[in-house]
Amino acid sequence: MSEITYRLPQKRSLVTELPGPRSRALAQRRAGCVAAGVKSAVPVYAADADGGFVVDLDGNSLLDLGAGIAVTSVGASDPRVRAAVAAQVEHFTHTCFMVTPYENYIEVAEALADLTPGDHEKRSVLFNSGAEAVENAVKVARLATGRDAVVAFDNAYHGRTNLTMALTAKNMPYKAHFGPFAPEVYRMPMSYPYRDPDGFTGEQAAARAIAAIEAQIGADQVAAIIIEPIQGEGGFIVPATGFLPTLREWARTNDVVFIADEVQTGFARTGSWFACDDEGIVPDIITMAKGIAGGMPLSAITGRADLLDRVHPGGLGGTYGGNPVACAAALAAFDTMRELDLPARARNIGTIIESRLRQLAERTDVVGDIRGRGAMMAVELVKPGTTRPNPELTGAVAARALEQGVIVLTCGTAGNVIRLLPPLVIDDAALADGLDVLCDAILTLGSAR
Ligand code: PLZ
Repeated sequence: MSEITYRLPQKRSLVTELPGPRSRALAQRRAGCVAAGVKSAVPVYAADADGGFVVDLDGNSLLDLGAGIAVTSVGASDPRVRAAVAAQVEHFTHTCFMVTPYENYIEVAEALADLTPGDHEKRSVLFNSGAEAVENAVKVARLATGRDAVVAFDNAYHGRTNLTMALTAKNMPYKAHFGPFAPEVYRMPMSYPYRDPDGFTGEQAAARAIAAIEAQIGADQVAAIIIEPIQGEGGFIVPATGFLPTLREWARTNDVVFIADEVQTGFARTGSWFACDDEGIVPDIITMAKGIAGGMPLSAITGRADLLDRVHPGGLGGTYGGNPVACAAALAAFDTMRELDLPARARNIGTIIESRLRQLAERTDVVGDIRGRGAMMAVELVKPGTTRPNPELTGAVAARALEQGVIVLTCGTAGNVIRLLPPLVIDDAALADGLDVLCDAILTLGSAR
């Protein structure tokens, strides 16, 4: 395992108030030209980023515990990714794989066959966004099964396009007033250990979902089950052990395509290459994006050859899907993940975060639950001494952390979860510093009620 080298200092430093004058000026320009519907979590504008830090236009250096929503796992300017992108750009930026194909698309597909769970014969298709991957996984499942119904779960997030909005569980801000939504999407109860009855097992939670599927849809009508092995936007919900394997087995028995949406969990984030690996789940199709290409827009589906190859030639594609610059970045990002053993690094980050959060939980009654896996950890905040969600405190904590130069993201259907998704190349001292800031904010604001 080689050492991580950084281009920028890995230290918080605030030289102006936040946002500083240059960011404020840009915010004003933005208001006159960018639609109000696009919201940013942080009011500063990026000028540079590397490792675990983002430097803004005013020269403030912010610790980034969000990695652009789990994208820059190898850091925002990984040397291998930078070199690979620069080299590809010297030759061509686009030909369209559907017109004049090129080699690095094939190399990415070979790498995905190798990295994704299962050693069966696989095929891949490359796209641009997570939502597009999800849409295409469902297209393949419907064509291959000749069935219509798609099962999604409570608290799910799968995207913002019409079909993926239908699959997504949360009304605000993702769905409200954007309907009508795609039909034949059914929502089933998820396993949510913190909120399920005490002692409710993963197998019982799966039986609850399966009974509802059979009663409401009928197994022989279901084309696919789509599930995030650890739910992301919905609150970093880790289902009870046994939930995923039971569902997966039911899908196999009933010829239902099991789609694992690993857009947020994939590529070393949870301490394995994919979160499915942790319970030995082999999905029929896996959707991937985010961490796949070191920040370049790329997504993919990889699945059983016998399913994917059912689709007629020309049935899958898109102008930009598998762009050669993005493919070059992906191959470089995979090298970095292997070279720096980022799955191991993610497990290590998880241990550091969890022990710090457990210490915090002993000193306050607003921490309802601490959960996650690897470098995908979260704390669910509640009203003091209860299990009632506390979104006000959650927002205040994220704002307080930001004032001190630490970017943390929130999530959860009730908006009461602080999630930590640091770049996997984050420096240990910087991570410890960020956790101190976060825990102080929870302690101080939590006791003020
Ligand atoms: N599937 C599991 O997490 C994207 C969304 C941020 P796209 N999550 C971040 C926002 O507010 O838009 C996501 C995901 C899972 C699918 C998607 C969709 O991926 O690349 O944003 O389309």
